[in-house]
Amino acid sequence: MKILILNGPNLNLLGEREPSIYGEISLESLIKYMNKSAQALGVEIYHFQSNNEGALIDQIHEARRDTHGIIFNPGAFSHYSYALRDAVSSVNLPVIEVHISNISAREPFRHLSVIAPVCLGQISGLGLEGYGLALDFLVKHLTNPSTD
Ligand code: CA2
Repeated sequence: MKILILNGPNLNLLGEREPSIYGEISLESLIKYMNKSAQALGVEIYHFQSNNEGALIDQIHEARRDTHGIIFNPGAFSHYSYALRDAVSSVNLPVIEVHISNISAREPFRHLSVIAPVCLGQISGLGLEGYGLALDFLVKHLTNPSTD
């Protein structure tokens, strides 16, 4: 089983700025941690981060070939990218949207995700742990969807 961890704009800065909102852990450390979790679950993960909408769309399209699910933090694109929403709905893969911060408790423009309605579900506000929880759920969902 192969799962894509996809991170959108500015998430390359994790751990470097705004630690009170996004924590002190770098993106590299997060992916190391996710690799360990994936190994323990017996699944393969790969990671892609981009600040460009088109590159994220291309990666979602590529994933339809050999990937079973996606853990996606679209960053600020969540709030207005119909192109990313269309990409997610076009590939027919289970996608869990993850937000590190609680988008419902922040500025009004962050309250809406236009991508969430085409995802299997959304985790928001649980910090970086949200990625681990999304992986656990996705593996369970892909292995035995009847237990959802
Ligand atoms: O809470 C999240 O995960 C967000 O997707 C993060 C986005 C934000 O635009 C969304 O509304 C919610 C911003 C990512 C910025 O990441 C940074 C990380 C460290 C330092 C500065 C920015």
